[in-house]
Amino acid sequence: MNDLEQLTRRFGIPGVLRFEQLPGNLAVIRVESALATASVMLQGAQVIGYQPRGERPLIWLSSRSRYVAGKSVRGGVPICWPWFGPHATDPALPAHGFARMVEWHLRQALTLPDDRVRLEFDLPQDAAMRAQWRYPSSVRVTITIGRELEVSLATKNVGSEGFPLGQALHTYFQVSDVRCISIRGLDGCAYLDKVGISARRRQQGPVTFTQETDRIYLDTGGACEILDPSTDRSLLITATGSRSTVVWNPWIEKAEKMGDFEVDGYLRMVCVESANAADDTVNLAPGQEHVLAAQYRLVGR
Ligand code: TA6
Repeated sequence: MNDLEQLTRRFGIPGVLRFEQLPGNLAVIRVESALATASVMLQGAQVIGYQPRGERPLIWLSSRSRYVAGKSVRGGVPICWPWFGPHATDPALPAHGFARMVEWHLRQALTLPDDRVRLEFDLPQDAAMRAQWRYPSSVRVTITIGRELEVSLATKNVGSEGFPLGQALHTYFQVSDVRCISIRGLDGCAYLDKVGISARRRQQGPVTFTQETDRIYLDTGGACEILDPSTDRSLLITATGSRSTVVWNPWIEKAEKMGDFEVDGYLRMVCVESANAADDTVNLAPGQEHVLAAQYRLVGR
């Protein structure tokens, strides 16, 4: 249970940061600064809204998202941890791990000297976590809200044995029409095509969308650009600690089957996910820390 009054007393910033209750008794942080507005749920430490002042929203959120404790919300920046995709051996465990389904502990909320707002969350090391993940891990998410949005996911192995770490910042970007956009920065990269029979292919030129698209690009350089011809801005994605980039759009049938996409919602979103997935899964030795981080910003053409 979250106590909004207690949270407000501890972390509220008058005129900048407040707490609200969403359906499903889920708490959300609303940030309104001179630089941007944003919304971040305590569940999953999940950004569900981000808009720089004077610009269009960068992040897409389905208007048919379900707000149910323990269920991931469709849109924003879901944090996939400590595995990406289906669990390697146990189909009963949730796809993309459990981190996005549990309430994280807000540790700090502050305004930086340059007016950016920084939030820090820790993943609770409780029985629920240990039931699904036997490796003692210290996990922190830092979200910095300014003219850019920065999300940083730090995992430290505090146990005595190494473990494989799969993760992604599964970001849903808002676009005018996915059929008209292109993504630059992946040209020449090999990718695992997850649509139909899995196949390994190589990207030629910009990524464009004419059907369901679900690809794990490998050995990627960390910088991608979404070009949306209906706007005079490009969306720049800069990642560190990630050598794989997932590009996903469910297209018509899959979006309908998922049930939490609004009608034609698939047209207004594209996921470009900075990840450690497939060949890029990280082997974290005892005492080692890995940081996966991404920065999102609009730039003039
Ligand atoms: O990142 C792409 C993907 O793995 C797709 O295969 C699709 O499953 C998507 O994630 C959404 O997954 P979710 O569990 O959030 O419905």
